[in-house]
Formats: sequence, structure tokens, C-alpha cells
Amino acid sequence: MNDRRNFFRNALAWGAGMMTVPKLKAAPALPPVMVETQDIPNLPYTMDNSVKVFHLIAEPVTRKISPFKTVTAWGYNGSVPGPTIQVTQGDRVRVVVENRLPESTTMHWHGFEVPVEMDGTPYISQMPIPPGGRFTYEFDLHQAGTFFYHSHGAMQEMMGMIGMFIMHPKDPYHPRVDHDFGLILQEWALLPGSVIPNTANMEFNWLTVNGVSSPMTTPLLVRLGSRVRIRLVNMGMDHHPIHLHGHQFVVTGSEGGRQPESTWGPGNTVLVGVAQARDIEFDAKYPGPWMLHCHLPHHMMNAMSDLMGDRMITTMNTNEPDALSQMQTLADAVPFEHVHHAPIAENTSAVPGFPQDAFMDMGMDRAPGVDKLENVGLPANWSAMMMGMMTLVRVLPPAEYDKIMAMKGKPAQHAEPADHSGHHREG
Ligand SMILES: [Cu+2]
Repeated sequence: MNDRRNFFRNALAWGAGMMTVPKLKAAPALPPVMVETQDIPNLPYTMDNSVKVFHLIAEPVTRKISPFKTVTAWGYNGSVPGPTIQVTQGDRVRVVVENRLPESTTMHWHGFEVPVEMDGTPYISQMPIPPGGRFTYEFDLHQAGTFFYHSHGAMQEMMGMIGMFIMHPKDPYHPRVDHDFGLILQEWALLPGSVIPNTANMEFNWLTVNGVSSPMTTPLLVRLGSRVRIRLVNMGMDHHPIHLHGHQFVVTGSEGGRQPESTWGPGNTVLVGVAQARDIEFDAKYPGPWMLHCHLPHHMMNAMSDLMGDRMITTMNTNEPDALSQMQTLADAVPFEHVHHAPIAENTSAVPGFPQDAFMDMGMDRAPGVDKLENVGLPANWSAMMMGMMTLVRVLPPAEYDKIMAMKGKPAQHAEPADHSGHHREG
């Protein structure tokens, strides 16, 4: 920021002296903002001469994905999905992958144009990395965009072994964004009572964004009037139509990088297919907490197997006390009292189909993992119908934005310097 201020000061001095106005485009370009991957740390690196050196450790990770569900999946460096790597186009990168799993693994750099020996395909480009072993990947990166790394074992992918790999462009994109977020979409088959994903199961009953289900997802806080980029990556068995409320956006990039501006048609729902990335951008024009979510109905909730299996939700001729006790069996696991906040009719048992969605809501505003600064100021019971693959984009007037940022102990200025060394989000 200082450079820019000095530039304008100098430019003004020049202009005054020469009676001409210097061209604005001569201003030095600001570096791109760092991508924020909510609930996922950035991976720090060290320098070995001009090479950026990262270490990734493949290992089991136990993570609370909702106030009433903790799972043991497989990830990297204690995080599932794995930590976010951010580099700049043109960098030479070395990633040492260490295998602390009970079986072999390899790492695939999805969409990277790197030599085939670095492609991470078991037996084809390399021998699998045995348990306790390690493999060093090293390559030059000439691409830019939203990329990701993942294990090249199908079942290991479904155990969570993926992470985001951002290649910032050498020459900044136009228009510049003020906020840049990255979200990894995943789905899990967790049979009732099980804490380990069943990778052979075809019924995915838990849906996560950056490793957590709503309402544990951390809202994307943006300042009213700013330009926002959200990068979406899908690693699962289903495609996700991701819908943003209240704003039109344009799709500016795919897993192949930036797309030409002539292709940026307006929309509000983008289909993020399996193994794809989509970048969307919009001007945050309208204040409020706006939902961002997959629009597949079963992806807007969780625990479908739980509800239909051992907990047995019945939806025919059910009266309120029975329905309450059904929901309470689920709430007991939080532990929470199930209170339905939305009004219901007197004659519930006379109407086939009761209870449905508006009865199943469960306010969890104060639950551990939900009660956090990014949610300050939301209306009571905001969390009651936030479930599954969902989060909020909170477009905040400057005073409110600054207030929450101050509470988080961060400077009010949201544009962070291009310090690509790992800095971990709190919380
Ligand atoms: Cu979906």
C-alpha cells in the first residue's frame, strides 16, 4: 500500500511540475490478495535457493465435521482436506510427500503441465510411495489458476485426500478482486454410527465445504462494494450446482485457468463437476448474509442415512410429540434439545407427509464450532436450516466489516500483502 501511496504522491509532484496528468495505467500493479480457504490452513514453505519447498504428510485425520459428527478420514498434515498451497506462476516448487498411511499412495498434480515422472500415477509414472516412505516432486510452474493436488487412488480420494493448489498469475488479473476465497466440495458415506467414511458406498450422506458441514462452515466475510472471487473445487462422486443468493456472478475460470472475458455470461448457479474447478466473480453490491450452497436437495442437508436408517423418520400420520421424539434422538448426539422454531398446524397428524423440512430444523447458533466471530450479528436461529453443503457470503457495510475484523484481531484493511509464506487462520 505504501508503494502505491508514494507512487501517487510522486506522480502528483511530477504532474504539478510538468502540467500534465500522468497516465494511471503506469501505476505499479498491486500483488494479488492471498486466497482464504476457510477452515483450512495454508501450507508454509521454506526456500532452497530459488525453489519453494513444501512438505506434505499423508496421514489419518480426525475432524469434527458438524457439532454432532466427528469422523476419522485421511488427509495431509493434520488437515482434511489438506492444507492450501499458494505459489506464483513461474515458481519452481518442490513438494516432499511423506506417507504415514498403512498403505501405499502417490500424489497427482491435477491439471499441472509437468514432466510425466512428476504425474503421480502409480506404476505408470512412479512406484507407489510405501508406508513410511517419501517421494520428492519438483517442477516449474508456468500455469496460473485454481488447481488442486490429490492422491491418485480412487478410494483414497473418497477418504479426503485432496488439497487446493493456487497458482497466482505473474501479471494480476483484471479487474482486481478485494477478496479471494477457495472452497473444496466433498461428500462422505458415513453409515449410521460410523466415524470412518465407507469409500465403497454409493450413498453419500454427509456433505462438506472445506471439511465441515453447515452450520460449522465459516462465512465468507466481504466488505460491501468490494469485488469478490470464489474458487470452487469438487472432489467427490456427484456434481454440485452451486448457487449464490442475491447476486449475479460471472464464471471467470475453470480448472484450466483464467477464461477470456468474452465468455463471462451472467449467472447465479454454476455446475462444478467432479474433478473440476470453477472461479466465480461478482461485485458485492447488496448487504446481507447471502447463502451459497449446492442446490441438490439432499446436499442441503446431512445424515440422510441416519434419518432413514436407525433413527427412522416416519412421515405418515405423525403427530407432533412423535415427530419431536424422532428428532430428539438425533439432537441427543449434539447434545441439544430439539426445538422446532417454525410454527406448525394444530392437525399435523391429519396431513400425510408431516414432518418435512421446516420441522427438522435445529438451531445450533451456540454449539461449539458454530459460535464464532464470523457469525456475530446474524439473527437468532440463523443456523436452524443451514445444513450440508452450504455457507454464507456476508456482505457487510464497512463499519460492521471493520468491527468483526477488529474482533478477529486483524487490521481493517482486507488486502493482505503478497506474503506467500504460510499463515494459518485462527479457529
Ligand atoms: Cu451437491
